[in-house]
Amino acid sequence: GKLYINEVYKFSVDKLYDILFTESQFMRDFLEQRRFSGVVYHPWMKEEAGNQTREIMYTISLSNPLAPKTATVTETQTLHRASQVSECYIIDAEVITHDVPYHDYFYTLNRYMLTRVAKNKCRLRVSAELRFRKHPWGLVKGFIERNFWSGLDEYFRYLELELSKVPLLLSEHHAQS
Ligand code: YK8
Repeated sequence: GKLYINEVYKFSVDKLYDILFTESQFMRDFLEQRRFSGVVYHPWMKEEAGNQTREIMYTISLSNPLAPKTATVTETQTLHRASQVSECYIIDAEVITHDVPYHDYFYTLNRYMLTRVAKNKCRLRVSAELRFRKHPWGLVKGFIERNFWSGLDEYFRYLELELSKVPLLLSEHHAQS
């Protein structure tokens, strides 16, 4: 895996969760700027183990000359049962990009860890893993890896940039402990 974000923000962990995992204005703007379209959120469902999962579907625009202009994506998010409101949230996101070359060989596993640092301070850690479903031969493997990491690098660089612009709420600022 690769650690993409490890940052502290000056707002509560619950606010960070709202920003990233509800249909927030931040997420709407972010996905639009990244040219994601047709976003469909399915509701969170309780699993037997106590985790909650949901599926999100969308279409992404690609600029890779080797890939089609658009691809559909299925993202399955699991909110781990160890998560606790106002303390920590652990979300695994399994991302399957359909329609791209070799799409049946790989998928992405992203892990988001949101933890409380203080009342109005939290930490976000995001790591990503490339997982193989089928064993590609060397040349194909290298090809997938190069295209995979460059696409992810760009996405998380941009997410980190946008998150750093989230304004502090005045009320939260005053309540700072
Ligand atoms: C999620 C990983 C690979 C894929 C892409 C594949 C090209 C393959 C080309 C051939 C386009 C939002 C990515 C980046 C699309 C976007 C995916 C996102 C960013 C020639 C091999 C979508 C997180 C995420 C996970 C995986 C990303 C894909 O929340 O390069």
